[in-house]
Amino acid sequence: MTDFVARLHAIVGDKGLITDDQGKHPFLTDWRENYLGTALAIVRPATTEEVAAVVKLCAAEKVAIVPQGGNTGMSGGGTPHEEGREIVLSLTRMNRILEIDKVGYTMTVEAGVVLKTIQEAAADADRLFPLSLGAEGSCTIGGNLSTNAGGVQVLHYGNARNLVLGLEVVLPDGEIWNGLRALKKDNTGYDLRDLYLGAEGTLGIITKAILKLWPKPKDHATSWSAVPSPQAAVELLSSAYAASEDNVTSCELMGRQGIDLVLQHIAGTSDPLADKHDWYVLMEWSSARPASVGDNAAGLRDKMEAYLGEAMEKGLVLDAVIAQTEAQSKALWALRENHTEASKKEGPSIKHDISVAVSKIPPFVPEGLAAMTKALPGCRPLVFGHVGDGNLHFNCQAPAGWSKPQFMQHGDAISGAIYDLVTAYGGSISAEHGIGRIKVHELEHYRTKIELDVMRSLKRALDPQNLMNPGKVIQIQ
Ligand code: FAD
Ligand code: 2HG
Ligand code: ZN
Repeated sequence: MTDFVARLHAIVGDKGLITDDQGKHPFLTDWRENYLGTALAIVRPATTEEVAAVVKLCAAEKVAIVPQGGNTGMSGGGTPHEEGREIVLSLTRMNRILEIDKVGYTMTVEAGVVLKTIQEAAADADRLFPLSLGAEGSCTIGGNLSTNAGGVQVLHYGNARNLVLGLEVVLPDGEIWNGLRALKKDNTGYDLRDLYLGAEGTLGIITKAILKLWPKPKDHATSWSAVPSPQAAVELLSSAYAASEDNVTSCELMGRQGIDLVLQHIAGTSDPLADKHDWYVLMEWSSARPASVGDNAAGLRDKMEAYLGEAMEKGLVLDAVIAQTEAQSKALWALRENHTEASKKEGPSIKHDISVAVSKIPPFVPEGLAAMTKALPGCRPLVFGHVGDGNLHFNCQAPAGWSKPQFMQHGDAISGAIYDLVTAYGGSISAEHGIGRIKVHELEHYRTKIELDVMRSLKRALDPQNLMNPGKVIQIQ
């Protein structure tokens, strides 16, 4: 054991330290298996004070720190580099729910609590924590806040940034900033909290958070509609807000290619409609007001049925089913949530987590598809995502049977074509997955000098030794 590792051990003990190669391996590679790094040790503190002591030691020894939660990130932000002196600081032992304030609609948690645990604790208290995404069974709230995660309910509740009131953060010098304030209004100078949300661990380590809660929905309706085009999907959503009395909580678009991959690779899934169609919309309406109460006798399912009936008459919907039970709703959601897993099983792919204004989706989609197939004829576009907030996963699956190295030779041409188009549309090259390691060069290319200068100034001021997740998000020359 080196002296440095022995000093880490003195802080976190046996349970908080992993130094053997086999034990370290899962923390050194990312979910997509794009990267495999090295680390002096995996450090797993149990308290904020232990995190602070580890950070102080690293600052003194000039060892860089890669914070990590559930390690489900899509951009390589939580993976250490192949070379260099780094530790992985995993927050997963800090997994306690500290308080639920039912009256104030808040929950105070440690950073390593798994998202699903938070959702369940909220539901047990008759409340809702609305962040919801495919990795919810293993991602942590610290990772969600650090990536400003999106997911499937952003159009109604906002992204992770909108779901948090207060934070506790260990700063790069090991000082603890206690910003655990449960305040909805607080205009006392610069908003420090917002700096750390979406910073991907480059400015400090989030150790605790006060989250916002909402009333638990008591009435739900889930529909699966075949639509003729993305244009129809956007129109369907546009009038659904009023038809649902502002209760649209999800609106997801999927192309047929993704459905075929899910049906092929994910056991237990089945096509809900008799015929195949090019595009599908999964819509969820939910309300805290129970059906059959007062003038809400019809309930959301009846309202949705009437709405989809009208949409069919207008040609916006070609065929549709509405879930009659929770199990049917879950089966429809499984078709959507398994796109990422099915794509991984199918083989190499390139992800483009883009956003444009919702009204620009209809022209963007066909232009983007043409640009992708022009960049690599024979590639398989895989388009799906959160159309309700303008965020599509405009992904590209390799031609069948291609190896990753063969496919990646075309990566820059494909991604460049999509990102140039997104930029021409005034959109974003990373809507929800962050920059991490995978898009550092793209950020430099597509953001203005002014923006990059301000980001670098912030990074230099807050992390002068560049030890907090270096080389991620923004390069410091
Ligand atoms: P990690 O992967 O461990 O880390 C992510 C980044 O945050 C890294 O840069 C890391 O250094 C930093 N970090 C982690 N914890 C802390 C901390 N406590 N303090 C400071 N920095 C920290 N994302 C979406 O936005 N929407 C989706 O719909 C979505 N769906 C997904 C579906 C699947 C199947 C998978 C595998 C991933 C999906 N993701 C999605 C991506 C991912 O789940 C999210 O980015 C998630 O928020 C990451 O959380 P994590 O705990 O796994 O973080
Ligand atoms: C989702 O919306 C995730 O399912 C992952 O953000 C998207 O695999 C992807 O590109
Ligand atoms: Zn997504």
